[in-house]
Amino acid sequence: MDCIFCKIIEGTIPSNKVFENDKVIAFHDIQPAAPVHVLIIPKKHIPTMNDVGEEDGELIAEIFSAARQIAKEMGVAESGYRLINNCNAEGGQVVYHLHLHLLGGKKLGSLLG
Ligand code: IU
Repeated sequence: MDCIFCKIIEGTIPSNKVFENDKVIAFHDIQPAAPVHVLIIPKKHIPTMNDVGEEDGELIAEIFSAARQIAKEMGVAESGYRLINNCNAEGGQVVYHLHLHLLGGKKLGSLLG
C-alpha cells in the first residue's frame, strides 16, 4: 500500500517516535506548527475519519488514551493542548491515514473565529 504513514509504522521510513503499543504509534510531526506537535495514528490503515467504523470503538479509545499519556509526558497536560483531525480536502487533510495532531507548548489561537 502506498501510504507514507503505513511505511512509518513498518519502519521503512524513519520517524521520531514518542509512543508505541500494539495498536497505536505517535511521532513528532516533521513540520511542527507548535513547540509540541505530535501525530497519533492507528496501526490499522483507516484513510479518513469518515472510514471509522462501529468496530473501531476500542481503537479510537486507544488513540485518545495515547494522547492523554503523550500530553503528560510532553509536559502540556496541565498548561493545555489541542487535538485536531483534518478530514478530506477542505478539512486540510494531506495524508490519507487517520491521525490526530496533538499541539501544545504555546498559547494556541482560536480556530473558530
Ligand atoms: P494533515 O492533517 O493530513 O494535513 O497532516 C499531515 C501531517 O503529516 C502534516 O502536519 C505533515 O507535516 C506531517 N507529515 C509528517 O510528519 N511526516 C511525513 O513524512 C509527512 C507528513 I509526508
